[in-house]
Amino acid sequence: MKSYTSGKNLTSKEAARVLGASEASVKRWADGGLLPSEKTAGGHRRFRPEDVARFKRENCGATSNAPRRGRHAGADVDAVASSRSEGVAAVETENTASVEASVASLFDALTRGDGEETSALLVKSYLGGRPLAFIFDRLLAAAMRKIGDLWHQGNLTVAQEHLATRAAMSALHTLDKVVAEPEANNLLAVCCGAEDDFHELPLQCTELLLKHEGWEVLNLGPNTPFYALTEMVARLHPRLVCVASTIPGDLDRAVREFRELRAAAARVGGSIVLGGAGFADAGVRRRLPAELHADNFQQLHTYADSLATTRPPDVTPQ
Ligand code: B12
Repeated sequence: MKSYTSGKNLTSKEAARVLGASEASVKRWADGGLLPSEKTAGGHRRFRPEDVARFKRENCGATSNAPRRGRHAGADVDAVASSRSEGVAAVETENTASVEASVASLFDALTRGDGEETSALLVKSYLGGRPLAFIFDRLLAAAMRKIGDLWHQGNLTVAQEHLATRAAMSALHTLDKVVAEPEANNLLAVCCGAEDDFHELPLQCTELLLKHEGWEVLNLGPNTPFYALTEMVARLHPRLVCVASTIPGDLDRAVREFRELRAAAARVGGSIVLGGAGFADAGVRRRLPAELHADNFQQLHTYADSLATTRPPDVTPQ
């Protein structure tokens, strides 16, 4: 395991910024054992992003200078929610240079297959106020695109591409632990990757995004035929059905099976979202009609949010 003093762990100043507290408070909490830290050879404290995130959640510390104990769980959610909405405002004004710098660091960590560094970068971005959709669309996808381009040019091996994906998957798992638990919206989403498509990251991003917006998510994994998804939709009555496709598959077969899926979704009041480059072509979209054809996760976020705040459509009795 990597030490606290390496890579992208937070300094006292950065931890203080994330926690909305003074540097002196952060040092006091660290010295009192409330906030895990380690010291560098030079005696400076370093904090793991995960520990700072946990501390923030558990102590509602966005505005407080003293850790609270025995707080009401709801208050915690509110504090995190308000700091997230500030984050959304902040990223809108974020300059291109800082986004490019983040993509460059991420690309570097991914090409080395360094899962810990990739995790630290994503977690740091999140704690710095960037919403999940932004992290997926503007950072992770951009860095992976560079990796795909290098592979395409013959400058990166398939093995390196696999390692980069593993590093990204492990970073998404870490991010999952760090992101605040939302209030459940009591809605079910079923998601999967299209048949013959083995790209896992978009699917993992879909699951994470919806889960952290309060959805219960059932992820059927990549390479799921429409007919198998149709069975699940008929059985579980999800409000949202998301399919990810990165490379175009057998369109004629998809069209045949998709009719059944669409009918099943309509019967149970489910909306269908088809996302990714494999569904981007206008002809494909015409033949596979859906409530939303998403080009990115920001669109999914907006759409899922609108579903969660509107009444489900009247469902045809079976
Ligand atoms: C990692 C990777 C792989 C890995 C996948 C490992 C794994 N376990 O997941 C491996 C090595 C297995 C692989 C295999 C192949 N790959 Co590949 N792969 C990639 C790579 C580098 C990254 C894809 C990724 O995960 N991106 C991260 C996600 C988050 O970003 P994104 O895909 O760009 O998605 C964005 C939007 O499209 C949208 N989105 C995507 N899906 C969804 C879903 C929903 C619901 C929503 C709302 C939004 C959404 O939001 C994202 C963020 O904005 C891309 C490069 C690239 N340009 O994308 C090539 C790439 C996609 N692969 C490519 C190819 C050709 C292949 C292979 C055919 C190669 C081969 N000859 O074997 C196989 C196909 C395997 C298969 N049947 O699926 C090409 C596709 C070209 C094309 N237009 O068809 C690309 C573009 C590489 C290139 N530059 O040529 N690949």
